[in-house]
Amino acid sequence: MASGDLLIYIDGKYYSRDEAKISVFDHGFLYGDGVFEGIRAYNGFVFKLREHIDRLYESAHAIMLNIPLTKEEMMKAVLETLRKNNLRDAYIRLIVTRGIGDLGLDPRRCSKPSTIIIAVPILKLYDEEKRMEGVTAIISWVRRDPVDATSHEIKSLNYLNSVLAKIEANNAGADEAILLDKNGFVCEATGENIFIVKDGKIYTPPRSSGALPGITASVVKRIAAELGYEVIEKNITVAELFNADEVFLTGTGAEIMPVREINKRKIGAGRIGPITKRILEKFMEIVQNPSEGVPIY
Ligand code: PXG
Repeated sequence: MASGDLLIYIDGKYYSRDEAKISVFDHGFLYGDGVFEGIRAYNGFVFKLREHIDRLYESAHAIMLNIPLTKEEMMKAVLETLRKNNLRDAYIRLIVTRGIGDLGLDPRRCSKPSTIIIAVPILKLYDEEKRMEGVTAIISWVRRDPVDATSHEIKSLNYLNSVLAKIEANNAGADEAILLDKNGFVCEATGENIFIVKDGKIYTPPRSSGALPGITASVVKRIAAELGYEVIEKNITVAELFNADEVFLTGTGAEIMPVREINKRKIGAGRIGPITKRILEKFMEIVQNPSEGVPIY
C-alpha cells in the first residue's frame, strides 16, 4: 500500500497520515512524558504481542500513567489497526502520552492520556547484506542513564540518551553506537540489547546496567538454551567486548544483527560468527511460528 494511505489510531478513531495529529500541549511532546512499544507482525501474526503489552503497562505503571484501555482493549486496538491497514507484515508503534496539559511539567494538569497506534508495512533498520557481514559500531561518550535516573528499563518517550549516541555513530560513519553504564561496563546499543560470545559461552549485561529488558533478548536466551549454550549475565568490560569471538545486537527492529567492528577493532572473524548464525536462523523460524504471536485475522 502507498504510505499515504495509512490509517492511524488516535484514542479510538482513525486518521490519515496527514490528519493524524496531537496537541502541542501534549506532555508527550513537551516533556517526553509517555511510554511506547515497537512491535512487529510477521506473516499475519503479531510477534509476542502480549509481552509487549505487558511491558507497556509496566512502563506506564512506573511513571504513574493510567492507560485508559484494559490490556485486552489495547490488544484489540492494535489488531484492528493492522486490519484497517490490510497488513500482515508490519512494524507497529504503540504510544501512550500523558495527554494535554499546560506548559508546566506537572502531570496532574494532564487529564487524559492519549493512545496512538501507527502501523507501517516494514521498518528497515539495516540492509539485508549487513545481516551476514555485520554492522560497525562505536562506543559512545554518552553513558546509558543509570537505573536511578531516566532508566531505559522504562520504555519512555525520552530517548535523547540514545539519540545522542546515535549522532556520535553517524558522525563517526559507524552503523551503531554502544552505550556503557555509569560504571563503564557495556550496557546496550541505542535500540538493541547486546550479547557477546567468548569460548563457546554467551554473555549479556545484567538488568542493573540500565538496559531495557528486551523481548527479542528473552527469545534469544531461550534459543541459546535450546541450542545448548549457556547465557551468563555479567558485567562486560570494553576490553572483553573488543576481544569477543562474536558480538550481536537484538531488538524488534534489528532482529539479530552481528557486529563486525567496534571502534575500528575487528570483532572475531569480522563477519557473522557461527553461534550468532545458529541463533539468527532459529530466531527467523520462531518469528514465523503462529504460536509465538497473536493472529491478526
Ligand atoms: N534497548 C532499547 C533501549 C530499546 O529501545 C531494545 C533494547 C530491544 O528490545 P526489544 O523488546 O525490541 O527486543 C529496544 C527496542 C527503532 C526501534 O526504531 C527500536 C526498538 C524497537 C523497535 C524499533 O530504532 N528498540
